Amino acid sequence: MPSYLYGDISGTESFAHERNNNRSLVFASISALLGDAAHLSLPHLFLKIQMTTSQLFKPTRIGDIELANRIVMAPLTRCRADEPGGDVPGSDMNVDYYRQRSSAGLIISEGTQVSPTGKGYMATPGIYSDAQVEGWKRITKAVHEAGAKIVAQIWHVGRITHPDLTGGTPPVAPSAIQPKVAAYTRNGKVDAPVPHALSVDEIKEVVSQFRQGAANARRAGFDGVEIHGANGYLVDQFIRDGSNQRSDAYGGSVENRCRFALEVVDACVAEIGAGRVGIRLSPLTTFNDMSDSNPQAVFNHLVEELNKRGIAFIHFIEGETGGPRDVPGFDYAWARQAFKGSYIANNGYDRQMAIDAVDSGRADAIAFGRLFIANPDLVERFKLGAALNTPNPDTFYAPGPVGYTDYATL
Ligand code: 8OZ
Repeated sequence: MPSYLYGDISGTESFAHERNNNRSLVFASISALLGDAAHLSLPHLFLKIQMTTSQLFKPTRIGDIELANRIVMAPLTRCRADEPGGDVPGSDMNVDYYRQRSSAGLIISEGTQVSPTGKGYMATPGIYSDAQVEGWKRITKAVHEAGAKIVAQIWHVGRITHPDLTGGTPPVAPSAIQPKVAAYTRNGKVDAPVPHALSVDEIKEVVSQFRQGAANARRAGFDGVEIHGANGYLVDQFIRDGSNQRSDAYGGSVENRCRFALEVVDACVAEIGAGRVGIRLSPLTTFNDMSDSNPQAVFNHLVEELNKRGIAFIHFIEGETGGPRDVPGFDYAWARQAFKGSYIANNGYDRQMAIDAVDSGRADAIAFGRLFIANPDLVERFKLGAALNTPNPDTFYAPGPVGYTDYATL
């Protein structure tokens, strides 16, 4: 049993001594702490003590947002904004899906594109039209009624798309570098084409779309936004030099490559306040054909600049997205120390890793993706140390309720 538990139970340094000399006093204090749980078997007692003492299950505050616990539902693309037109959220099925997962302290919505050109997959929801805002309102209302908070992940896919998904507009990017990825359209699997390199005026236009996305998120009842700066989409394409070969103020130096990300952050902060803005980053992810010659240098600069802006949180995908965590090239512990807002950690965490990370101070909160797909009552299961359902990848992006709203609760 970790030593912090002794400290919390006894409240004195002489717990071991008391244990030897006055067992009944110890059991009395455990009983007082646990109420009717004192009759539990040892493994169950251990789980109950963890639930009672771990910070993971305790309320906290991220920026201006009060959370009931430190368990976060990660943003999860589910491709089920089916009706009408394939980018409007808020069907009964969508509402049920989010409501079911509202024991999370914080839900980060699936990526929601800030413009039609920012869309890269079928049936992902947007946040630029009135109909989309109305749809999101149904979701945020249900989540709030169930006791959770929810931020919108605002998203632009940049070059990771195809004109068949954007209403005919060519994909845009910092540079005209074709990614080695496929886009999935109604006509099947096609190569993402060479993107159009954004002009400076066009960059300003995209920044204002993010700003409008943040304003719309608040109008839709979201508690804030997470800017999608990860996984090889537009913000990340500017940050990393594998996709950014510009020679103007938005490319070249570390400072220049961070400029677009910081302009987006500044626009969102100006619109809704720093305490309601966060960003997701994945310094080492190669997904979506991404690379950088020196991730530590560029992400150090970015973290320092984000810190100056006082935003609510940084959400790090530690290691390779959905893959190994032990990838060299970026020091997350440094980022955790350097950034004074909240640090949300993600990627392959289980219950015990999450408890250890939060209780040791390595992270303020932990985001779970796949586990939340398959376990709508993940928080309850973690509290009890209960077995978990296994997610089925075949239904991650399939239309309809199967694999979406039909996972069993305890
Ligand atoms: C999986 C499938 C489609 C999109 C990301 C938004 O990687 C995504 C995504 C994930 O961040």
